[in-house]
Amino acid sequence: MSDDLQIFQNVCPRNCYETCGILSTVENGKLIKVEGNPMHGYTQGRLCAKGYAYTEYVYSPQRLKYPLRQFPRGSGNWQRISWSEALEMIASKMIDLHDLYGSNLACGYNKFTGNIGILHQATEGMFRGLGSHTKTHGDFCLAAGEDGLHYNRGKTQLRDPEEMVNAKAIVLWGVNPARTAVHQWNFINRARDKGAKLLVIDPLFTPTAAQGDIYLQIRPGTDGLLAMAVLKYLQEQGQLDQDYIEENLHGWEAFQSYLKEEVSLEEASLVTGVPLEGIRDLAELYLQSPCATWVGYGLQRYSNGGQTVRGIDALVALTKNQHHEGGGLYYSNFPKLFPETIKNFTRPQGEKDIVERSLDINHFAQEALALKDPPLKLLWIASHNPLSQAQNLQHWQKLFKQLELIVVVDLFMNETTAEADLVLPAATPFEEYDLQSSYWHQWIALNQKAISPYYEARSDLEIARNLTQVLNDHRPNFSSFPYLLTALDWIKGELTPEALNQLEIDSWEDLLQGPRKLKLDKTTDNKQSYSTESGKFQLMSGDAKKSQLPALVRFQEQKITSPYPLRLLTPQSLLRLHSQYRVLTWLDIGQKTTRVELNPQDAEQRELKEKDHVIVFNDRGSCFRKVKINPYLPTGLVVMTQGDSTNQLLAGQSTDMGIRTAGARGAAFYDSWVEVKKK
Ligand SMILES: Nc1nc2c(c(=O)[nH]1)N[C@H]1C(S)=C(S)[C@@H](COP(=O)(O)OP(=O)(O)OC[C@H]3O[C@@H](n4cnc5c(=O)[nH]c(N)nc54)[C@H](O)[C@@H]3O)O[C@H]1N2
Ligand SMILES: Nc1nc2c(c(=O)[nH]1)N[C@H]1C(S)=C(S)[C@@H](COP(=O)(O)OP(=O)(O)OC[C@H]3O[C@@H](n4cnc5c(=O)[nH]c(N)nc54)[C@H](O)[C@@H]3O)O[C@H]1N2
Ligand code: SF4
Ligand SMILES: [Mo]
Repeated sequence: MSDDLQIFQNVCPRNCYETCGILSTVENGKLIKVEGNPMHGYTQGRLCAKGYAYTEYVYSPQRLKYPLRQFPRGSGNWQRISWSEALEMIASKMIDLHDLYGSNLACGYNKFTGNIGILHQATEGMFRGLGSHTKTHGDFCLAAGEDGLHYNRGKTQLRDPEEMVNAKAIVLWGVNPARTAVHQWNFINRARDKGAKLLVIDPLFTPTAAQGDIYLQIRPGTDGLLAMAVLKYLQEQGQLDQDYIEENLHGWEAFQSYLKEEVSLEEASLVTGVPLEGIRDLAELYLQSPCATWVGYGLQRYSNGGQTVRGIDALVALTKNQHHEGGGLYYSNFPKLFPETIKNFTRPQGEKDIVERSLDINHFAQEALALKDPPLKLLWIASHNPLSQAQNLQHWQKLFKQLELIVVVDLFMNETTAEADLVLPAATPFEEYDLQSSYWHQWIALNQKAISPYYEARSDLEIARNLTQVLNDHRPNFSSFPYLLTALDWIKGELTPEALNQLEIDSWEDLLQGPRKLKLDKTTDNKQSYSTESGKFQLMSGDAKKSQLPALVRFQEQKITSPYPLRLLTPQSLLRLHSQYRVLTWLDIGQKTTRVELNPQDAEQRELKEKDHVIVFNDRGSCFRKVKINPYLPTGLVVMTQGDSTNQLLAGQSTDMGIRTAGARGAAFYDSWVEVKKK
């Protein structure tokens, strides 16, 4: 290898199941190649197409090079400014607001998951350093299910996805790994090579569904009833082990009478759209222990999402599948290993009367508009493109009018930067150090700085350090964020003795040798011990009741009140990560974003043909699209890609659960209804 060719370890930091390990080749300071890191035991040397496109991403001519100021806001009149001008502008506004209101509460941030690296929590840390401030909490995707599992089990440390190879049957329930978790196929296919059957439950005939031995096309939001019907069938067949159930599950009596009295197989088949034969097929799989059930996020995007997850989880528990390696519930696995001091650092003694006003990410704009004493005046947006991806966009427009300074940190221009006063250019993962864990697999990896930042881009941590320094130069001790600490200082701090022990390494430098897998606590994992009030799996949860939710696991029917007839589904796309990667020519998805997919019958009723220009509308907004007739789509459903202008049609609904674990309910994105008519 020539002297000027170097290999670095990186990690793809997207909000994606996979968190892939990358090997980056750098020649004369330029990233020339990325490939999967074979030392990463889960991703095993592979990336997805988005990952392989990083060399285009890093050097895209569309990348932001310098801090930019837009005046007047929304005019498109951008002016390049220096970092010191930008930081001065922000610091002087923060200090003015502080002097006016007596605290930093008028300053707030809204951040989501553009980059989920631990050091990207520098944004939260920077605001923590200001003492009182306004912040964000909650989660769009998994809040409902996390709560559901909490009520059932008291914890969500579940199966390691690598164990799926040992399953004899695999049920993919509301998850589409052919698009959203491509490397899991390695484990699914290895199980299938040994004879495992694959069953997919989805209202859409997805590429994942196409791989199934059995596909059940379910009506949206009715999965809870399907789970109940399967249990009813198993009970009628005498296939549920009474002794086991009495010993390990709490609330059986009430649940059993619910099954007997309120669940009918024929009615369940009508409501779910799954034929009786499909209910029986599914039940048979649960008897082929170990049966693996992967509950995805698709079925949580409804007002009954949490209760649905409870119901499916009960099916898993009642059929004893989790006791066999490979069986049981696969959902998410957040490692609770790192102290995340960058956002939780200890504040100096003497700082008191601190108020943190926290707003729900799903209703951020409405809640921000309602704030008084003081109102929100400065908003910092990072790792989030709310004007494309959030709900309630009309409230966002209103909020932006009220704000005196909008700062967006991003790598590219998008719907949100278009409305900002200042845009600060962020670094790519190749230009900064970071530490990465996954919410799915169990591998931890170091992300190395492989190249110098592109033009004047800076990492979110660097920006936090720089702004803190400017603030403190103006007003000593204005912020307590430890701005002298470097990225490597923070990383060393995360690797506590306990973390080093769990990773079986001696120091952070050992991570330079490659990613490490967490030692799993096999004893608790295999026993699946429950940390609930009763110490058992709870079919009946007092905690849920206290939160004014149904105590009993059961099907929660959705009450549909919308006057619009078509339910709008807006799933994830293979070559995009939400609103990211749109500008890359290597990942061009052609006309897909301009389409609305309709079932032939729904199209005919509206006298619509393939490629007709239409308006998709409801009381919230309207979008122009072209018709794509999809014969595999059930009636009453339309499909559009998410983001761009689609999200203005969302109804802004919340899921039933989420408060317990995420502090707020999740987003019921798919409880949105529209009509389609010819333009
Ligand atoms: N390529 C790519 N990968 C991604 C992402 C991306 O944007 N692009 N996003 C990442 C993020 S942030 C997330 S949250 C995950 C989400 O990844 P997944 O967990 O796979 O969830 P979704 O893609 O939202 O939905 C999965 C499937 O659920 C189906 N579904 C919708 N409603 C229902 C229902 O009522 N019942 C059932 N049974 N199924 C239903 C949808 O049609 C979809 O096919 O993906 C991550 N991975
Ligand atoms: N209609 C509809 N809407 C949805 C969904 C749906 O199913 N349907 N799914 C939802 C889901 S599951 C999710 S998770 C959300 C995702 O919502 P967002 O988090 O907004 O999604 P992204 O578009 O991935 O990323 C946000 C921005 O972060 C920027 N970014 C990337 N890296 C960095 C960095 O290092 N620093 C900074 N400062 N910025 C960076 C990206 O360029 C991008 O502009 O969308 C939700 N929206
Ligand atoms: S987007 Fe997901 S699958 Fe693709 S490279 Fe990144 S982490 Fe891997
Ligand atoms: Mo998500």
